[in-house]
Parts: sequence; structure tokens; C-alpha cells
Amino acid sequence: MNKILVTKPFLAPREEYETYFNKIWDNQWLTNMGPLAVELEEKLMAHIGVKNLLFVSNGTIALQMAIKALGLKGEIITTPFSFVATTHSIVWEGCTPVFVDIQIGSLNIDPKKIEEAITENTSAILATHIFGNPCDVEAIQKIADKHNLKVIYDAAHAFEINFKDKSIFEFGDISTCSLHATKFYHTGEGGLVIAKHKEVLKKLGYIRNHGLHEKEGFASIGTNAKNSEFHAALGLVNINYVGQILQKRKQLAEIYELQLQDKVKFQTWNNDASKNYCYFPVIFKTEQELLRVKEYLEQNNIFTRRYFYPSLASSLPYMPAVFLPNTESISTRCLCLPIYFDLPLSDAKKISELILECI
Ligand code: T4K
Repeated sequence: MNKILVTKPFLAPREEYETYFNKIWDNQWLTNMGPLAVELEEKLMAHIGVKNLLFVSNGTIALQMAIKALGLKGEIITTPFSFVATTHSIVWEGCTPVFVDIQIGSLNIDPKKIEEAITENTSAILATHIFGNPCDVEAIQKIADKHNLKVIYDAAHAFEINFKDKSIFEFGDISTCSLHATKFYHTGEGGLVIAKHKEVLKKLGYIRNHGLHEKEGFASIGTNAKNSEFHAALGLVNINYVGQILQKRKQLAEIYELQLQDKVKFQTWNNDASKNYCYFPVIFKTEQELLRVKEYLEQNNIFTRRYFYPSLASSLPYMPAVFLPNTESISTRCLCLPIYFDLPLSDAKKISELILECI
């Protein structure tokens, strides 16, 4: 079998990107909120159905900007089952992550356990919609309102997800998304911040461009989170393919589900949400079984990924280790199978057969 990786970036026919590259040459404008970046923001707001959105350089800086814009201090309650960028952004911004265990089915932070973790130093909840599956946003908002906390959603995986017919990006004070090459919809490198309130978006806009400039001086702190016209060009082409990408990923997921349903467990999806099939996580009975399957697939040139192992709560060298039972259990048994637009359906079938053979 040809080498199969866990994912592969979507690429449209080259000429389509070249049309936009020609515009870049005509405009002689490469970055700093150029015309293509602005056009992309407008198209994305219309596509997603949100108003307050900014295109930024990646999903990690989007999280850092969110923490900065909301003025968060002290402790931030978060999930230990996520990409390391979720925790890093908290620490980078000088706050302390407080890990709360996940639910075994949804793989998201357990709202029932959030309240116990709140102290007088808690300023916010930063939760990830893991693999695109929406958190219990209603329960989380209730807790936040009761304790006067801000809510940030790391929606890095959640492009094209709706909850109760609204974009999932509309929940929380700020949602962030990653548009990295490995994502469902991408701009090579890139990210989004979506704010509930206009004033917060204004702050995020200043932060993206080195802070607020006033006449000859600077009036607030900022960073460089702008993205380039080349990245915007990728996004402007790729947005036209979202429907086809979704369709193909759905077909691949249905093959895995049908073939593997008796042998592994799947993530329990939020009943009120759509799906984007951005990852295909499977939960094995034991870590030993996972390791056996992973190795067997590798012998057949198929490379899966242990997203997200190890648990962030027990493995970061600069933090005291906390053992959270559900997170330890899931992170040791969860394996993401290859899923991407170019993957032939026959390969998904073959991968499933190899897994069944091995189990
Ligand atoms: N929050 C969450 C929940 C996230 O998952 C992420 C990122 C973030 C925040 C931060 O967003 P960004 O700052 O990244 O925008 C990858 C991605 O780099 C990362 O974006 C993603 N999450 C994470 C889950 O996965 P790695 O270290 O696994 O990437 P890498 O280079 O090993 O690539 C993964 C697979 O994709 C490999 O099999 C190779 C293949 N690949 C990769 C690239 C870049 C390609 O075939 N072509 C390519 O161009 O982190």
C-alpha cells in the first residue's frame, strides 16, 4: 500500500490559486489586512453566519489574543484532552490552567466537575470542542453566569459545526478556530477569532496589529497576528470546496463506522449538533490493543496519530501532574484514523479490515 498519513491538506487545482496570486501581483499588497484578507473575512462571515470575525495568523495566537482581550488573570479552568496549544496559550498569557476531567463519551470537559474547581482566583473557562464535537455550551454558560466568569471556546476543530441551527462559533465570549493546513478548511497557516460583542472585536483588532496606534504613539499592547494575502488566497479558493470536503469525509467516516462498530467505541456526538468529520477518533478497549493496531497499521504503511496523548494534566514538565481518571483512560486508548479529502473510500475499507484482522 502507498504511504497513508493521518491527514493530508486539501488542495484545489493550482490554476484556481494562481488567479488570486495574479491579483496579489497586480495589487502589490502582501499583508497588513490587504484586500484578499478583507475579502476572505467578508466571505467567511457570510458563510458561517457571524458578524464579529477576524482572520489571524494561526489558532494558537487566536487563543492568546482571546485571553488578552478579555483581560483574564489568575486561574482558567480548562480541558486536559486537547492539543497542547490550548494549555500553552493560558500559560503564555501568565495565567494558571486548572484541569477538569472530561466526559468518557463526548470527550469534552465535564460541566458537572467545573463548579468544584472554581476558586476566588478563577477568571474564565477555556474549553475545546474536541474533534469538532460541541461542549455542553448551555451548561457551561449557566456556570459562567452564576460565577461571573468569561468563556472562551477553542473551536480549532469546529469549522462548519452548527449547534441548534447556529454556528458553534457564536457561543462563549470568544471562539477561536485554527485554519492550519491539517484542518477541515484551511488557509495553510491561519486562524479565526469570533467575538460575541463588537467592543471585544475592536480590542482584538488592535491586538492583531501591534496595539492601538494613536497619532504618533501607542495606546495599548499588541502583537503581530496578521495574516498574508497568500494565505487569504488559499482560503478564498478552499471555501468553495467546503461542501465537497464534507461529503467525502462523511463517506469515509461511514465506512469506518460500519466496519468497526462492534470492535471499538466512537465519540458520542452532541445530539443538537452537525458533524464535520475533521478527525476520526476510535477508542480501543485497552492501550495494549491500541498499540498493537497502531504498529500493525504501520507495518502496512498506514500512519495513525495518538491525538491527544499524553494527558495535558499529567505530562507538562512545568506543571504539577494531576491524574484525572477519564482523561487518563481516554488519552491512552484513543487513536485517530486517516481521514482526508483525497483518501480513496477503498483505503478506508482496507484500513478497517486491517484493524479487524489485528483485533
Ligand atoms: N487548539 C487545538 C484543539 C488544536 O488542535 C490546534 C492545532 C490548535 C489549538 C492550534 O492551532 P494552530 O496554531 O496549529 O493553527 C497538527 C497541527 O499542526 C495543529 O494545527 C493541530 N492542532 C494538531 C492537532 O495537529 P502535528 O504536530 O500533529 O502536525 P504534523 O506536522 O505532525 O502533521 C500531522 C499530519 O499531517 C502528518 O501525518 C503529516 C500531515 N501533513 C502535515 C502538514 C503540515 C501533511 O501531509 N502536509 C502538511 O503540510 O500538529
